[in-house]
Amino acid sequence: MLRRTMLQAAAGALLAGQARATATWRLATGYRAESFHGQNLLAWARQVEQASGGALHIELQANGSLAPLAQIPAAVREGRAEMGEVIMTGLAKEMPIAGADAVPFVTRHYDDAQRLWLHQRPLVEPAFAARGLRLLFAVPWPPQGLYCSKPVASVQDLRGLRMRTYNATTVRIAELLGATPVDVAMIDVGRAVTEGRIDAMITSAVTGVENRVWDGLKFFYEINAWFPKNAVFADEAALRSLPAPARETLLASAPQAEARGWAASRQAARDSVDELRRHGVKVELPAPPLALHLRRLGERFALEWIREVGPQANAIFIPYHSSSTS
Ligand code: PCA
Repeated sequence: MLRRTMLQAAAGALLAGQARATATWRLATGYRAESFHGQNLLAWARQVEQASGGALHIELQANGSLAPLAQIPAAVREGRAEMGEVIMTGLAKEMPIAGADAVPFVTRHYDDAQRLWLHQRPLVEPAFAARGLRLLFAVPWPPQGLYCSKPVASVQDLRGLRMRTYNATTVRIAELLGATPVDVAMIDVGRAVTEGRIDAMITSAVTGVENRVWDGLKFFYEINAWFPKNAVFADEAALRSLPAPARETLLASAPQAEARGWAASRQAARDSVDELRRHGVKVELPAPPLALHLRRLGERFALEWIREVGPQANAIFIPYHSSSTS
């Protein structure tokens, strides 16, 4: 009897010990769990859970369920989640350097985007750190193209159209195009199209596919304007409070999650353009007058951005352009 009680007590202590060793971290995102970003986060969570021997469990809070996209950094700082995922250009107001990947026509393909990230990362990391956040990794959306409900031959065709935007940088781009910005969260785009609230938008092919926009937006111009990245970050204080082995596992797995995410993005870029075509969307390159005009607007946007960022813009763009092979 005594022996049994002792054994029970020992088992109880062991279980209690395990329970203490398991941390559950909330990862808040404004995007869907089914999207390639969400799937990458879930794969990362599984990897961390396994590699930490169950010591760190990551729970994805998708669809803005914990906080709307724009409020996620604040939610993490306030301890409502330990980690968050945001679109980095959405931070450009408070962290101008984070807006480098929404300067149009700087990156033409994934290799460019990767090079830009190489030079942007060392500048963005301290900006996160200054806010008590640790940047873990970043994954790009496929290239941003122009959707429209009608054919677009020149920028004049966009004048006065209601253009869906997703943050301050896209609002400025809509203004430069002479369109009327209409703010719509990514997860609400499908509804906005069905309800006829938008005539045009600049986003990726994959976002058009996920929101099944083909009944309203039947034209997609592959302008490859920029590759915005989602950044995944943790609260620095929460990181410090993790037992060292779990913390090291988490940090060591971040570059792998980043590499998997970039590969998934490339794949999603290819698949989703095919999917748009299959649903009858006309996928085209922009006509030369449109392309030329867009480039000019891109230059104007770049000048405004450089003025806002100051010398740090050189710290990205000089090495970026000097390492270009084409
Ligand atoms: N999709 C997201 C951000 C960029 C993208 O391709 C959106 O449209 O909100």
